[in-house]
Amino acid sequence: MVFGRSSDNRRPVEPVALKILVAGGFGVGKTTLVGAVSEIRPLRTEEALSEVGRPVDDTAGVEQKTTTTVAMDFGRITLREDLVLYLFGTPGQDRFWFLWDELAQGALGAVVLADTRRLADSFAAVDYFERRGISFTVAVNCFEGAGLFPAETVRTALDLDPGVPLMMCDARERESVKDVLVAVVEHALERVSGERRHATT
Ligand SMILES: Nc1nc2c(ncn2[C@@H]2O[C@H](COP(=O)(O)OP(=O)(O)O)[C@@H](O)[C@H]2O)c(=O)[nH]1
Ligand SMILES: [Mg+2]
Repeated sequence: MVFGRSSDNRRPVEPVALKILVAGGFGVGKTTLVGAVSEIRPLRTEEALSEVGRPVDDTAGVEQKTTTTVAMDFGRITLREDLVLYLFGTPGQDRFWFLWDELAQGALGAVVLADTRRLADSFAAVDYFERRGISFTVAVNCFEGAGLFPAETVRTALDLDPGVPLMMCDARERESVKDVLVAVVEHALERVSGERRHATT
């Protein structure tokens, strides 16, 4: 058991807290995902899309979107009594890149959300985590009408390494998002323990 502790029933279990990043292009569903699972009212810094921001914030394909996250989404989910995740949504727009390195500090892993209608919008996030060696899992947010692409097609389009998990999800559904988060944690921990094994042999 990865998080096993000596069984002492009299003591309340102190949960392990892990930091997970939620990344992906503008309008891909990051705020929705954090909101769907968070036990605390998600801390959001949304701003109405202004006329000034409009040429920059390309909403083609996400016409209903009228707000944008300026700083970040933050949420918490207890996956098990001994395991709590803190979720940090990364800002989707390129002009907030400077925040990413701050957010990435101490993160165990990340989920990169992707929308098959605008896959290219998630390239930057994939690239960022690859370059920094941060473990990530790709979750395709299955918007209606987006057309269902086989996982292999998405994998090729995003040029993912074979070891990167890819799954389908609905960012609005708590159970679906929980499945994604479990996969993110498992993948990240596999990598950590793999590195440990390498270090000791
Ligand atoms: N139909 C559908 N709409 C979604 C889904 N996920 C998010 N949305 C909507 O898509 C828009 C953008 O989502 P949002 O979470 O704000 O994207 P963010 O920019 O990545 O934070 C919002 O209007 C959401 O309600 C989904 O799985 N299906
Ligand atoms: Mg958002």
